[in-house]
Amino acid sequence: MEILNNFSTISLALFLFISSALFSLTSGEIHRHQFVIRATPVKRLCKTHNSITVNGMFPGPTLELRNGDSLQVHVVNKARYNVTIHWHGVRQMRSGWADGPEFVTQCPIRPGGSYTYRFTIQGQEGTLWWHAHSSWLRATVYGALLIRPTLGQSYPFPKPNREAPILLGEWWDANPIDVVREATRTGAAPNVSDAYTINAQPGDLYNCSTKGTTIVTVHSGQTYLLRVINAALNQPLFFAVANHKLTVVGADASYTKPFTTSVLMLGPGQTTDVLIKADQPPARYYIAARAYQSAQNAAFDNTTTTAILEYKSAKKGNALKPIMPSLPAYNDTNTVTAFTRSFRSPRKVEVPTDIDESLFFTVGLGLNNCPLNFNKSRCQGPNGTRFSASMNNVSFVLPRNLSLLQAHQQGIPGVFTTDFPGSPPVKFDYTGNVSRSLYQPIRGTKLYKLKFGSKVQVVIQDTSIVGSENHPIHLHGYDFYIIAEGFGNFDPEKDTSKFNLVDPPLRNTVSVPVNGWAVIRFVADNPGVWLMHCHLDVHINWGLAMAFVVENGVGELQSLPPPPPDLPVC
Ligand SMILES: *[C@@H]1O[C@H](CO)[C@@H](O)[C@H](O)[C@H]1NC(C)=O
Ligand SMILES: *[C@@H]1O[C@H](CO)[C@@H](O)[C@H](O)[C@H]1NC(C)=O
Ligand SMILES: *[C@@H]1O[C@H](CO)[C@@H](O)[C@H](O)[C@H]1NC(C)=O
Ligand SMILES: *[C@@H]1O[C@H](CO)[C@@H](O)[C@H](O)[C@H]1NC(C)=O
Ligand SMILES: *[C@@H]1O[C@H](CO)[C@@H](O)[C@H](O)[C@H]1NC(C)=O
Ligand SMILES: *[C@@H]1O[C@H](CO)[C@@H](O)[C@H](O)[C@H]1NC(C)=O
Ligand SMILES: *[C@@H]1O[C@H](CO)[C@@H](O)[C@H](O)[C@H]1NC(C)=O
Ligand SMILES: *[C@@H]1O[C@H](CO)[C@@H](O)[C@H](O)[C@H]1NC(C)=O
Ligand SMILES: *[C@@H]1O[C@H](CO)[C@@H](O)[C@H](O)[C@H]1NC(C)=O
Ligand SMILES: *[C@@H]1O[C@H](CO)[C@@H](O)[C@H](O)[C@H]1NC(C)=O
Ligand SMILES: [Cu+2]
Repeated sequence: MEILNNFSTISLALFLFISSALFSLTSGEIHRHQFVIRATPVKRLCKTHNSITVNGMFPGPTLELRNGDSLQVHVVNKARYNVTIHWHGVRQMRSGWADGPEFVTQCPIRPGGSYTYRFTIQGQEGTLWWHAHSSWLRATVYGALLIRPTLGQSYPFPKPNREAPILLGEWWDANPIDVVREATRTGAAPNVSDAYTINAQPGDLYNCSTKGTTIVTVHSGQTYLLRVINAALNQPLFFAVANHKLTVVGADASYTKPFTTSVLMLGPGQTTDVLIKADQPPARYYIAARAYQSAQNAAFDNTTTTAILEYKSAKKGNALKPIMPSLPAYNDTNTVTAFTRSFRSPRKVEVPTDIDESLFFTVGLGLNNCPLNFNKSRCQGPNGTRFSASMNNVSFVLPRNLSLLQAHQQGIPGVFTTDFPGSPPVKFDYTGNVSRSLYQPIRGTKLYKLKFGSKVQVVIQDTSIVGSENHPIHLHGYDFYIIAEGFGNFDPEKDTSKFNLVDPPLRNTVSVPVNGWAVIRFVADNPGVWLMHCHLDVHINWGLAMAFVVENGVGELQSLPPPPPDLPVC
């Protein structure tokens, strides 16, 4: 498939309803779509699975709109699983009911049920994406969300000749729901995937995968905007194109000061927009991605996914093998550090100062000891334990009978508490040799309350409990400035002076350095309940999450409206 050539045709065909300008408070257009969630036969790696898809498509429909436009997506669940859809990175200003994480902002859409997500894109341009936010359904339920500048405005860089979304994914030669259920039962780490994918195709380095390989056709001399999205479940990925430089111009739907690199690293959840110029001899070049694996002694999928960048003028029926890019070693943290430190906002920005809430959250794994009378088959983690994970030693537990946002809005007690600790309950050498007695977190549904408009700083500190790792930490409902990062334990005495309060990047997901820390800042200007979690799905399953409850401010414009009438009930 020539994605660049067919791109607009395909996306037109996807649209069940073409956007029409109806009465609305915003000046943008309203785009209406229907998403039918259902099982669809998908053949990969020589075998067919009945995968859960949207409208029978894998990857799902690409949504294209402009900054200021609104979306109304009617989701109909014809699958046998509960499902919800999350619009990753969309700020959802006062529309928290449309955010999507199950049991956080809504009860799941049950088999046979439906729900319409309604929201407006405000002040965001670039690449976001959407995905299921229920169990591991996002393995196959995901797609791109492309936000172009408001009508009459242009990109802050020369207009590319063409654009293409590049969705990196992860494929199991199994039902991913069975994989996570097995891990939940045994307490062990789940099976690693069997392939990575580019636009849902593993590429020709895998068995039975030559035919479907994604081809990106380019014309010599032209410039392309690749909108790279890491939709993999559990793996940060390196990305490169053989012999071609990549100029980064945006990430997580915020523009960046352009910089040139030969390799990207994206944690799951992150997006990176790059310009690529077809300035090489006409030929075929591999676009490739493989693991950045920061955790030591942990199993991971070490395969490589490829697509092909094919020059239109390259000889027809090209039997020539494409040229392979060199990708960094799996554990090349130096390359990751150099890359993430290159990000800047395009100009001076207003970073919050006079911080009201100075928070310090540890993030990392843990181990739960098994009671003596426990069935051993359920304790197959290290040394007969069960894997766990936590923030500030609280392993997050979702409610089962109501969403947190409903409980908050309706004042229903007994669903959550607001005593999430603002700093670690026990101070220790977070990145050192941690005593085994600190490994087991407590479980709880603890939220942290923020007053409307408060200025928040969070130091996110990795721990070496069980093993340190680069965690992609994602905050719902907000973008935040990443004002510093480093290795070892955060030290306010010496690290505060390194804060970039001039032009730090604005993102929704931060890759917290392995055995290190990152500092983020945001203003709590969006009332609701907002999940903050590691975007490695296996870590969410183990409890690496918390949620902020942001109170209403004064008046309607600072308050969350009541829930829509079709909000699913539990
Ligand atoms: C996980 O991997 C093991 C070993 O290869 C296999 O026996 C098991 O069936 C796999 N589990 C699932 C759910 O695919
Ligand atoms: C790919 O196919 C070859 C030859 O049929 C086989 O030996 C190999 O095990 C297969 N690899 C995988 C990953 O299935
Ligand atoms: C991937 O890991 C397997 C063992 O798990 C090893 O045999 C193989 O050589 C590795 N491949 C690469 C490319 O590192
Ligand atoms: C990375 O892996 C290589 C080979 O497995 C090993 O020799 C090297 O010490 C590792 N480097 C780091 C920083 O862990
Ligand atoms: C433990 O669990 C396994 C698998 O679920 C089951 O087959 C076995 O009977 C259980 N053992 C006991 C003592 O309950
Ligand atoms: C498991 O036990 C072995 C031997 O006692 C020990 O060396 C290892 O550190 C333990 N692992 C964990 C994760 O506690
Ligand atoms: C929901 O479940 C919690 C604990 O399981 C219970 O305390 C609470 O009363 C329940 N709430 C409703 C509305 O059923
Ligand atoms: C870590 O500390 C334990 C005691 O708390 C000690 O037995 C062990 O040798 C230490 N390991 C390292 C690598 O320093
Ligand atoms: C977490 O809390 C449990 C229970 O109080 C305690 O045993 C453990 O040491 C704590 N760990 C840390 C890192 O605070
Ligand atoms: C599906 O969601 C309902 C709440 O709406 C919940 O009670 C049920 O346990 C969920 N089913 C599964 C399989 O998680
Ligand atoms: Cu994580």
